[in-house]
Amino acid sequence: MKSLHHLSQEFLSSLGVVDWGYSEEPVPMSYENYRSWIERDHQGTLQYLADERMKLRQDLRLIYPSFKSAFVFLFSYQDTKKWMLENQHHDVAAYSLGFGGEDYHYVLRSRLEMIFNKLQEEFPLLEKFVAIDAQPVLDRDLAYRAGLGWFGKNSMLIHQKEGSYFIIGSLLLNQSFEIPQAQLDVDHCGNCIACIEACPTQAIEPESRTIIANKCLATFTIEVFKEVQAPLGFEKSRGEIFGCDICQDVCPWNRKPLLKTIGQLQLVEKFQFLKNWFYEWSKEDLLRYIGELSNRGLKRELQGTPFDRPGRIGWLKNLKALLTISKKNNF
Ligand code: B12
Ligand code: SF4
Ligand code: SF4
Repeated sequence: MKSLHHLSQEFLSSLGVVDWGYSEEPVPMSYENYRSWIERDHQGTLQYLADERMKLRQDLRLIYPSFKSAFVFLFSYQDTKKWMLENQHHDVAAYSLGFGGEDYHYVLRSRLEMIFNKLQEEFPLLEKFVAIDAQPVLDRDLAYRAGLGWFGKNSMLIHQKEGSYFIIGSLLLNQSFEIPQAQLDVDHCGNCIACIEACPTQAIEPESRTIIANKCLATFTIEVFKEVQAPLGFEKSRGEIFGCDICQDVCPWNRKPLLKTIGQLQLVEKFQFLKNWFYEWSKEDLLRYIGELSNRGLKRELQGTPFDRPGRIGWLKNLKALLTISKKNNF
């Protein structure tokens, strides 16, 4: 990892950063790919990707007019992933428990604020805009421009040394720095088709390296808040009830980084109960428990975690879908 005067490697590692990059380019290189994805209606139920915010993704200066540069950070959750693979736990996506069980939008925003404060000690006039997932920014494209990886056929941004189990968070800044422009990475997928073959719902469109959102189990289990049928092929899954890591778990570029990682699940005190929910209780018990809570009751329990998102109806849908296939599949 590179270091910049106030941003020592030690400091960044303590925040879970495995690499970072720098870019002064405000315009994404793949906007056209995104636009044609929307034209083909591949956003499905994710309508927020196709509304008036769509045009804001064309240029970082539309959301942050003072933009001069971006620092892009990769926050790893490899240790949680390794723990899950060692224990054959596939119920929930690794990112969801990878930051203490807390919603990464809050945790990583505050880590990005800490990084910014360090930079500001050196550059007092520095101002920022924090981009982490929810803002109209093509996060992967920005990380690509910062030289942090390439787009896999599974559409993940993959880093040659760190694989793809990380969250991308960026600081858009009002000053530029004397940092050489990044070298863009090239494709390293080659002839591999492991993710395409492993995706149970055939959600991957390899030619454009994008996902057909409505077929993806991450959409079904995280973003669909009402009773609907699981996408075709769900029965071939590993029993995912929140997010899906299948197309990353089979990727050869994730093998090496996992070898150097020690597997661990570290939940903050108030979210220790998630361990019971997902790994101690049966799915029938979890279904019964959630079923007996009110909408508000469930929200109270899950507030501050990523699991708050689907709501009670969404959770009942996920668990019922799983239970219809679990006997057959021996989960
Ligand atoms: C909507 C969304 C989803 C949707 C749709 C996913 C999708 N692939 O489009 C759903 C709910 C399915 C989803 C699932 C997941 N997501 Co999500 N999601 C997003 C979000 C909010 C927007 C993505 C988007 O704009 N999609 C539209 C498509 C068209 O754009 P894109 O995904 O960026 O894809 C680009 C590339 O394909 C590129 N491209 C393709 N070929 C080439 C070639 C070249 C040369 C270039 C330059 C570009 C290029 O063009 C596209 C347009 O820019 C981003 C955060 C953000 N603000 O960007 C997170 C984000 C993509 N998600 C993330 C994660 C972690 C996940 C999951 C792993 C969670 C899980 N375990 O369940 C899965 C992974 C599924 C998958 N294989 O993609 C991370 C990915 C980190 C990484 N290493 O890439 C992001 C970046 C959040 C973050 N800030 O870290 N997600
Ligand atoms: S996250 Fe799962 S369902 Fe979505 S594309 Fe990857 S393997 Fe397919
Ligand atoms: S599994 Fe193979 S094709 Fe898919 S992203 Fe990884 S290297 Fe690329």
